[in-house]
Amino acid sequence: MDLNAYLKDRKQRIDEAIDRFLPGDDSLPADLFKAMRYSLFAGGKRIRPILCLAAAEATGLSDVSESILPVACALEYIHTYSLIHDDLPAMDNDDYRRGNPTSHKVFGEALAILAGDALLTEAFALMARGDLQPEIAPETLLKVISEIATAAGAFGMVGGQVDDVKAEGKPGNLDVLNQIHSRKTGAMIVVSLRAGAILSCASESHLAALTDYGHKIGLVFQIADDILNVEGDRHLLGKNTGSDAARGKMTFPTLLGLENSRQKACSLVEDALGDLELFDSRAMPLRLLARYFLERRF
Ligand code: GRG
Repeated sequence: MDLNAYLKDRKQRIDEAIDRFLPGDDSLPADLFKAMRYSLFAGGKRIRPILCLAAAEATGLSDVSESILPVACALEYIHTYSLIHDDLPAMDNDDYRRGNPTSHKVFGEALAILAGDALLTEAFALMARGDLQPEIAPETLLKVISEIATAAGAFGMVGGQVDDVKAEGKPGNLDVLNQIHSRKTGAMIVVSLRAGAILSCASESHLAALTDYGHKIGLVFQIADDILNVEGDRHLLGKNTGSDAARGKMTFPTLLGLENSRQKACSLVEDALGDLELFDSRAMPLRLLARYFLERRF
């Protein structure tokens, strides 16, 4: 299976769906919709929606179902909001993301904050649109929406981000770091997989296996991110490297060193592949994605 072709195809379908679901930038207030579109179409890899679709595929859905696209796209809205807010002067104060000026650099801080707020809110409005997902039972949709709210909120991504900000410049340890990342980055990755599986009515054993797989690849994703911040190619990344060290951030390379971080990520990938043993060939994209997370260059 050609993973690059798969990723390209899925990204294209997600881009097309987001374009359909999001009001055009001629909607009012025009600046707000422009800012929302600017960040949504600024070159994201669409990892979370792709995981959602791949989990649905692995647990029974034969192809990209129209009914699953609202939830998949909503995951990208939430991810995009988190990046806009993460780049703000009050947080990471980044001027560039994916090679483009960050939202607050283009639209100003107030509008960037509001574009993030609107994306988060519109994500839930989109997921609640039963008319776009007629084949999905309302209680199934409610379960997915509730899980995504928990993963994105105080017990998940936002809580992890708070602890991450608080940990800056302080000595840390591996337990604290794992705790931060399982919420800051991991929770949205795990829930993306779970959402796809729940929407395709997966069995409990498949759901549990995907959850375990998600925790591991979430950590791999973060370790890879930390390593890229040290030795990545800034042209490929579209932003400067070395920012973690400059801010005194606790990362896997600072605690373990680069080589041990790489080894930890490799062994997590092997374990994650073990979690997929009960799946058939329809889980091939998820198997290849685990390695892709380890080897990604941007
Ligand atoms: C501001 C509430 C709030 C949360 C921010 C996710 C997050 C929390 C901050 C992002 C900081 C960061 C660089 C985390 C490392 C992992 C990560 C989420 C990388 C970016 O995700 P990709 O690679 O992004 O999927 P693309 O550009 O492909 O969309």
